[in-house]
Amino acid sequence: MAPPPTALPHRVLNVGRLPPPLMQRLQAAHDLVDLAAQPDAAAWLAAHGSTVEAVVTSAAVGITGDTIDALPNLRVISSFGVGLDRLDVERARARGIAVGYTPDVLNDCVADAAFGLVIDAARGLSAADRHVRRGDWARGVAYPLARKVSGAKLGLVGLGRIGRTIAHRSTGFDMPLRYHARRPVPDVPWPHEPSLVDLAHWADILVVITAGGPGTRHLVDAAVLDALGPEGFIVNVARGSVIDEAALVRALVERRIAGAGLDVFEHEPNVPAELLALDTVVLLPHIASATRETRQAMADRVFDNLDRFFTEGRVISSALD
Ligand code: NAP
Ligand code: 8YV
Repeated sequence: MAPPPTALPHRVLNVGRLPPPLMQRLQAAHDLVDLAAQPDAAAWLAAHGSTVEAVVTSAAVGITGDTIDALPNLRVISSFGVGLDRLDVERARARGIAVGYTPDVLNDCVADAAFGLVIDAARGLSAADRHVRRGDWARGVAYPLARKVSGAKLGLVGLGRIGRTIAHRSTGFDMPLRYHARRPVPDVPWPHEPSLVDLAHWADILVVITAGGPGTRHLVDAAVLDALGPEGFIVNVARGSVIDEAALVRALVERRIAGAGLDVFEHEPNVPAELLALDTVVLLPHIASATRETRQAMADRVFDNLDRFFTEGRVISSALD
C-alpha cells in the first residue's frame, strides 16, 4: 500500500553563513537552497524567488530589502544571532513577514567575553603572555604594573539583555556601575546616566553593548574617548560601527586612553594596522558568542523558530515584538 500523503517540504533559502550541522538539519527537514552555492544568485532569485517561503540567515550577513523584495511569497525569516543591524526588519514588517532571531541564549557567553576583555585589557594579560613567550621574563625584563579591575568604576553603554548580564557579573568584582541608554531601565539598582560623555568621564572602564545600526553609529566619538581619559579603558562587544574607529585608533596611538578590548570592528574582518602594533589593545575575531554550548543553542533556536512558524504560524523569538 502507498504511504499516506505528506505535506510538501517548505522551500527555505539560506542567504547567510550558518554552522554546517545546522545546514544539515535544515536540509533534512526542508527543501533547502543555499544562495551562495548558485552560480548566479541574481538569476536564481529572478527564476525561483517566488518558490521561497522561508529565509535563514546570520546576524553578520542579514538580508537586504532588495532580496526580501525578490521573494514575493516569503513568510518568515530566521536569523542566527541577535543583532539586527544587517537585516531589513522594517521591510519585513511592512510585508507581514515574521522575523525570528536568537536573543537571551547568548547573554552568558557575550557577557563572559566582555569580562574577559575587561580583565585582559586592564591587567595586560595577553601582552604579558607575549612578554613571557618573547623570553623577556627569562631575560629579567620587568613587566609594567597594570590597572586593578576589582572596585574599578564600570560604565555600561547599553543595558539590554546582555548589558544586564554584564552588570550582574560586575557585582562579583565589587565594581560601582552606571549605565547610559536612551531611557532609564526600570527596576535596576544602577544609576542611569543620560549623558554618555558624563558617563565616560566618571568611568574607569567603559563597556559598549548597545544595538548596532544607524541609531548608534559613532555614538562613541572623540569627545567620549577624551572624557574617558588617559587612565581609562574601553571594551566593545556590540558592533564596530558604535565606535568611531578612526577616533579610537588616534586616541590609542596618542595614549589619550589607556587601552581597549575589541571583539568587533567597523570593517570586519579588517582590523586597522595601527592596532596590530599596540600592546595596549586586545583584539578578538568577533567570537563573543562562540562557544560550542551557545552556538548549539543559537542553532536550535534558528531551527525551532522555523518549525514553530510552520506548525503554529509564529516564531518563538520574534524580532518584531
Ligand atoms: P538589547 O536587549 O536590544 O539591548 C540593546 C541596548 O542598546 C538597550 O539597552 C538599548 O537601550 C541600547 N540602545 C539602543 N540604541 C541606543 C542609543 N541610540 N543610545 C544608547 N543606547 C542605545 O540587545 P542585546 O541582546 O543586549 O544585544 C545588544 C547587541 O550586542 C546586539 O544588537 C548585537 O549587535 C551585539 N552582539 C554582539 C555579539 C558579539 O559576538 N560580539 C553577540 C551578541 C550580540 P535604549 O533602547 O533604552 O536606548
Ligand atoms: C554572532 C552576533 O557572531 O548575535 C550576534 O549579533 O554578532 C554573534 O552572536 C553572529 O550572529 C554570527 O553571525
